[in-house]
Amino acid sequence: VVGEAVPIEATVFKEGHDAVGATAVLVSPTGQVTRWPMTELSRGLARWGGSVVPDALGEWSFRVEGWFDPYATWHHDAVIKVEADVDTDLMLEMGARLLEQAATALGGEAPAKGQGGGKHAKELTDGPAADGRQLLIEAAAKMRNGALPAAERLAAGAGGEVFDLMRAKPLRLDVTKSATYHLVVQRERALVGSWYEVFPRSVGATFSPETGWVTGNFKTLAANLDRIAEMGFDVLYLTPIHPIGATNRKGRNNSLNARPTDPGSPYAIGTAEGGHDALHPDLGSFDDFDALVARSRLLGMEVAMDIALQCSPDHPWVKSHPEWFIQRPDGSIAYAENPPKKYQDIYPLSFDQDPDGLYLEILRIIRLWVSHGVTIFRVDNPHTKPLVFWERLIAQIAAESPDVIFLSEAFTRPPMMHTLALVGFQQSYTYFAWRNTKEEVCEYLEELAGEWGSFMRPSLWPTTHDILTPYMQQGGLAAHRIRAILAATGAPNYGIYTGYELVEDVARPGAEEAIDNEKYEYKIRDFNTPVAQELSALLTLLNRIKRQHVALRRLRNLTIHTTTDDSTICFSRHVPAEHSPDGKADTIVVLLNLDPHSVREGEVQFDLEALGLDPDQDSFEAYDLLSDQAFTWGETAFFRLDPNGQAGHVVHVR
Ligand code: Z3D
Repeated sequence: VVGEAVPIEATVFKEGHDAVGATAVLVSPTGQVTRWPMTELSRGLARWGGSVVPDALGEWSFRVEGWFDPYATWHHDAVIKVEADVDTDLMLEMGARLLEQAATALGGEAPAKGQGGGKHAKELTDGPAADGRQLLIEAAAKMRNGALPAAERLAAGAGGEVFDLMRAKPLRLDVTKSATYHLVVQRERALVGSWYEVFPRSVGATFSPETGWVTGNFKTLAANLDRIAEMGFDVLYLTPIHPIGATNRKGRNNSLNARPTDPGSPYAIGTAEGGHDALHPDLGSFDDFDALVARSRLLGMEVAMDIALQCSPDHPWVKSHPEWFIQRPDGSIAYAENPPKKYQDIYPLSFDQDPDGLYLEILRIIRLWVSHGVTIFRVDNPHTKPLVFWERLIAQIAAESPDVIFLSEAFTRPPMMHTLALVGFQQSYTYFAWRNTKEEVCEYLEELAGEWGSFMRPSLWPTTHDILTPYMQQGGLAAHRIRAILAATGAPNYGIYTGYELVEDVARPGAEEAIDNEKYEYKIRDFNTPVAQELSALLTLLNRIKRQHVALRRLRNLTIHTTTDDSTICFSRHVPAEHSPDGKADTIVVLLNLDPHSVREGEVQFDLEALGLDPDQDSFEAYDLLSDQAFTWGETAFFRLDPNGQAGHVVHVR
């Protein structure tokens, strides 16, 4: 995303024993070229690395240049030889010539030869390039000055400012270049965000024995947005808002026999009144929807809507476009599945008979919602639709509405999840919810931040309306504290499903999802309980910390640190000053007890360099942003973490 440091690595070598160097070359969408230094990561493996920071949206590209470094080659030999007094004059003359060559390569204004020290001459020679040239030319002269001791002549060319300058602006010979690679740069929200998920019909719903259930709607949701916005969420995610079919409607707890009063699963899209381009009549009109989007924006939240490409048997397409479904020999259509889950209330779409017709209709639908202010789509089970379809759709929308973001809800084989990211999905759900032990969490965070991070932006959800893991079922309030902290800091994007604040942790027997699931009924929630207030306050604090610390708004800046306890993890995120929007380095350390059942204590051993500190430094100030406490930590620190009190620290390194 704009302003994000993008790590680039390359393998660079040449024949013989000469020193080589590498430079990353970044090309902007308008063709502007900038060069970024790379350093040798591993001498034995000839591996080089560096970062580039694109500063605008669009299609960038990059390549790597490998080159012969005559100065480093000379430096290596000269230090040894002059010390041993072998070929001293020869080595110093070679060095002097190199510095002169480097001075010419620096460019800048012509040197003010023979013009004395007048004002005009000063103007001509001003500027960093000219200063550098002056420095190198003077050094070359000193190296040739036989009246000085050899060590002093060598130091003039091999040390101090000259050495630094030759490192910063190396003389690059025999430059060769790699292939050119694409770099797609998107807006920050594609990487960074805090999502809050609701079922619009539940927010503001009421029940009384006399009236029965009265649905919530866009108006009651709009009237209830302040609580969510005050917690600092920046994306309001709505489960589907379209008409819900009656045929094979599901009832409470996934029952196949709905009662007449059951509202049905909002994922069973479509009735005679309309499909994916229509609003559920209970929820309100397009004007009400527009007002909800406007209110949400006013409160600082974008609206994300669900795109579930499937149909209730009552959906208009079933009649108008039978070619978008697969008919079995008896004329029936098989219901949809995502094994082991069965969706008896919906038909899957088939993209094979009329790919263009279906594509154009879905494009029309996406454009419709974009025209109503929707900027983010959470795409339901995208792995059950063709990759070429997504590639085409997302590219088209990106070309006309570059702000639009698609989140992939594909819980499937990693190659499919990765490929969905590669064909255009800006974000992806992850296996975060099922990674619970120290080993699992550390390994997964490293995978997400590592190589995967160059093409897949993860979103971490401790629970969803479909997911309530055994860990969350058994860990109670403590588990909810722990996983909120981990989700909010483990990646730049995370999401909370409403009710999390209330520790809704009872599962339907035999299923890893909440009992009395909101998918099949209305839910009224009272957030004025002590538990809800505590968790809301924690979420508020985490969202605020994320806003204030660029270190938590980046993905690939992760380092795991060693701890002695087998349930306590420690990781840091560091952004150096040169990659930070305000020019200040930022470092956050997260130290977290993952065991919701017991107090853990032990010692953490820091990789101080990864924290941006001097490895010889004895101590640093660790300011815990969760408890507003300052600690003095060193290369090691003691911790004691109580899941029923202070389960973890989110520390700002000062
Ligand atoms: C998930 C969806 C819900 C219910 C099912 C019901 C179905 C269709 C699922 C299909 C995909 C996605 C959604 N993971 O909630 O399933 O759980 O019982 O048959 O109505 O909707 O869209 O998050």
